[in-house]
Order: sequence, then C-alpha cells, then structure tokens
Amino acid sequence: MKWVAAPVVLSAALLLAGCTPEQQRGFLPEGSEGATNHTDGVTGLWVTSWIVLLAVGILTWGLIIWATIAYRRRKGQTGLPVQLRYNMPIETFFTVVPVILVLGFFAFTAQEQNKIEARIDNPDNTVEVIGKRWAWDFNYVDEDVYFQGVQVQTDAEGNAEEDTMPVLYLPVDQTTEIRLETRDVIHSFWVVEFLYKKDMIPGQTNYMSFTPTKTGTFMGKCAELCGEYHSMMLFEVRVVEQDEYDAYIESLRDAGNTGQVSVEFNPNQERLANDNDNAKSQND
Ligand SMILES: [Cu+2]
Repeated sequence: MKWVAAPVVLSAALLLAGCTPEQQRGFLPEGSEGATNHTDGVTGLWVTSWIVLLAVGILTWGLIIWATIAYRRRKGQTGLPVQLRYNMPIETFFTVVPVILVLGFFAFTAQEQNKIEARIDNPDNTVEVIGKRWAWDFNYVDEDVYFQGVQVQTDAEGNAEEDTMPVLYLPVDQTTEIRLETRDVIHSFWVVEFLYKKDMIPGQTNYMSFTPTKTGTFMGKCAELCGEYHSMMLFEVRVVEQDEYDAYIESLRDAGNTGQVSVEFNPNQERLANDNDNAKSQND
C-alpha cells in the first residue's frame, strides 16, 4: 500500500500547495477540519481520490481530443478509414489500469472505514440518540439524564428557527460512543462537519465512535427520507469544554430530566391502538 501511497501523497501535496483552504478540503463543509479524530482521514481519502480521478480524466479527454483532431477526415478523403482491431498491448493496458485503480480505491476506502467503524473500549462519554418523526431525544447515559427534542419551529417563510432546534452537547477531547436508535421509521444520524452518517433502524442499535477534537457548533440533520417533515428533522451539536458540559448536565438535572427516555415509547400509540381496534372488529 505504501508503494502506491507515497507518490500519490507527494503529488497531492505539490498540487495542493497552491490551493485555497476550500479547495484543499475538496469543497467539503467549512468547519470539518479537525472536527473529530476521523475528519482529516476522510478528507484525505476524498481529496486524493479527486486528484487521481482528475488525472485519469485529463489523460482520457486529452486522448479523445487528440484522436478526433489527428484522425479527422481530410479534404478529398472518401469511404471508411482502415479498420483496426485486436491491439493486445492497448487492450491489456486499458483493462489492467482500471482494475488497479478500482482495487486501490477499494483498499484505501476499506482501510479508512475500518478505522472509523472500530468501537472504543470503555468510551469516556456515551450518548443514546433516539430518532423520531421529526425530532431527536438524547439520553446522556453516564450522567443518567435526558433531553427530549421537539420538531424545529419555522418562521413565516418556512425557514427553520435555529434557537428551537434540539441540541446535543458533547465534551471536547473525550472518546465518545453514540448509540443510535429509532422508535418509528428508519432515520439517519448525520452531523455534517463530522463527515459521517449512519442509519437508525427500528429494533437495532448502531454505533458511532469518535472523539470531537474542537469546540464549536455543528449542524445535524436526518439523512434518510422519513416522511412529511423529514427536512425539518434538524439538530445542533455543541462541542464544549468539560465545565460547560457539566453545567449543561446539571441544568437538565435541575429541570427534573433524570433517568432515560425509553426507546419503546412510540409517538403513534393512538394510531396503533386504532389499528388494533380495527383489526379486532374485522375479526369479530
Ligand atoms: Cu428522519
């Protein structure tokens, strides 16, 4: 792997030396640099892939343009040109090179994904995030307090009002495990600047493991179409210093939010009851 990586990284470094910060992160969201311990790896994979693919593209477009100009029909030419086929060296070349490229992309992606998917033993901080149509609940597992979100409010133009968003607090530089749950349909937990998203599937627990490495406010949203107000299923992540985090946890405790919100609680109780009644009366 290193034999392939070294020249690619070197040429990427040379190419990127003259780029703006936005270009250097391959136009990924602002604020993603160093947001978690994984974001630099993801950005590296993305930007390197871009450079390799752009090189292939330039070579291919160049050859196409060269061929159309060099072998164009000249004045006085009639009929078909000489028909060529079975050029073994070229056919071998354009089979082997793409296979190497695809295997390379696969290997680097798998390597990065294994790093991100690895679960942490004894994380410093564990939060259970429950998706629901169309908001979020957060169980702070270690502190035994919870926050229940309601759907974001909109202004007259239908834009989300930022101060009504559910907020997830995370302490900076702590190894963090997020347990992903849902109590209705499939949702997807996506913190945009963290450059990773994962589905929340009924009856299954998914995990996200990372360390938030810089303080700040980050944008979160549901990334799995989940019904009418899917686009309003927004939240905010505030990565804060430990004392600010402790103060927030204390405020939840003072508000009486002790214990944990159950995953079982289904917001469609009434409808489920009706469905059951209907089924019963049909059976009778
Ligand atoms: Cu959703």
